Amino acid sequence: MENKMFCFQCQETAGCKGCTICGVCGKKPEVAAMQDLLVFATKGLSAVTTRLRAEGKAVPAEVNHLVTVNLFITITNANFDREAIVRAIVHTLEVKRGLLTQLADAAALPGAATWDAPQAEFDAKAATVGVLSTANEDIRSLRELIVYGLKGLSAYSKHANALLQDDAEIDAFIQSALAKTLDDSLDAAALTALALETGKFGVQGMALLDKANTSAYGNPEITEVELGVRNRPGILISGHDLRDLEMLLEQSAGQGVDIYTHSEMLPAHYYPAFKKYPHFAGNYGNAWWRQKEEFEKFHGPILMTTNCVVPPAESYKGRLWTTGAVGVPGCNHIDGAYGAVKDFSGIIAQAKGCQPPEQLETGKIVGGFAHEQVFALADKVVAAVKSGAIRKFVVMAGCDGRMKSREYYAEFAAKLPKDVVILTAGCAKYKYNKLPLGDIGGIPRVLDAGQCNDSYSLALIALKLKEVFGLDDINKLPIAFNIAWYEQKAVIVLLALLHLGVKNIHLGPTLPAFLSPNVAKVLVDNFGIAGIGTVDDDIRLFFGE
Ligand code: FSO
Ligand code: SF4
Repeated sequence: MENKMFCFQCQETAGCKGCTICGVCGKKPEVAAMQDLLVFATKGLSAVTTRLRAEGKAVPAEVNHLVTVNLFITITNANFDREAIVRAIVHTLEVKRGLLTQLADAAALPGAATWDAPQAEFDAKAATVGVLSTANEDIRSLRELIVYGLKGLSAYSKHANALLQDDAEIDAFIQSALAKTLDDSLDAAALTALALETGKFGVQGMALLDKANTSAYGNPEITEVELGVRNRPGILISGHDLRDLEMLLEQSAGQGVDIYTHSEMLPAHYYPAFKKYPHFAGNYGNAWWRQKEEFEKFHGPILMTTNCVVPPAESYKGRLWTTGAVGVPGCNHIDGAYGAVKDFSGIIAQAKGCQPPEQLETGKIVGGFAHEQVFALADKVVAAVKSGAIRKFVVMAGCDGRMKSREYYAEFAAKLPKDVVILTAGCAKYKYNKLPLGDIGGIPRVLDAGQCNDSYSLALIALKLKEVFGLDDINKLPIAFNIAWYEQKAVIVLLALLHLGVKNIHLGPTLPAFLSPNVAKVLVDNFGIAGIGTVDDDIRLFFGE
């Protein structure tokens, strides 16, 4: 049967090969087509900006922001709104037209850079520019590995930009790398080097976001987060954008409503700046994939600041609001320029007429173990390692997802030897952060650094331990890596870890479908990347028991 679409960018791709009829995520072929075209148009724009820079001309920050938002729109579970994606393509073409007039030399630009067309031709063009338009499977695999890494990097850059922090070097890299994925003269070796360079900028991007978050909101600190609910109406905020949360907290203060975090917004509670809001009530629910059932029970409005959004049921669609790169047809969308204050009054007004949330669970969870907090505990941690009370750490960062095979991670956490501590970041933690894993001499056995981008903290912690123990190689530390991946932010985290020299990362529940056998072999041979086995086998492999 002929493909209606082709997408294999996330872990849940159909049959671990590719979604060809409709996305497992709910992405329809007509949306997939416009996402493909938006990536193509953004590559074309990037080829033009890269040429402008080569000519010594400045590229405005708005253009950099356009590139990163465009890529963010195409990340898994971010935007299902075809019309919004079409508007992004039209705008990108307009901007590109203006920039092309500034080029002294427009000769030999790639076809994507000079492509322009009215909207009526978008579908026909989209059918020719998707992933499968690169015939050689290894070149295709490497190009997609790079593009997915750049999507993740763009998401993190966008959050930093929202806090008015830019790094022009990162933007120039994103654009030149996008342009290189159009270049047929680059062979597998050149593209492999580019993928690793993407990891270098991944570290820089996460550092930028870390600086943006901590300079705006302080350093995360150990915090107990309430899981229960209060008796007033609530607003649930999901995704990763802390600036959106700040604006919502400000505007809803004293309005008789409470604000709850969901999924990747949980770590917001760890920042000192958000503790001053008495109506910042707690965390509601679990990882993204359980939202249908949980949003139903929340009763109040839900604001999705980023992925992961699941196409909503009719019953709560009217309560689902989107902002930033997120889009769901039929849901309210709130726009806002960089640096501008978004108007969340509609959400707050809706909340006031809603019932309070139905309680899902009670109790508290503890988090806030980002780099500064762990450094503050360094003496205790080092003493516990030296005494043997802590035998090993295992990094179990990454994402959660709906596949049954992910139960592996809950079982793995539960069966870990009692002298092993989990270092985590990202929504993967929901597989085990409510298990009674206890502590080792007051150090919790699950140390949550924050969102997936806070994997940067885990890297800093590892580098600090390397220094304290006087080791010459990060791989000599008593740290194992058993990472769960789902979407493209996990790809940039992986490339960043490879850049930092981390070897023998286990990646699951399945290896990416976009890695061709040859590309997978390069990663296995050079970096010891491996999949997962059974829980018992892997416990034996990592901890020898
Ligand atoms: Fe999860 Fe979704 Fe953070 Fe991702 S909520 S899956 S890697 O968007 O970004 O960990
Ligand atoms: Fe399939 Fe994942 Fe692509 Fe959605 S994002 S269409 S689930 S591969």
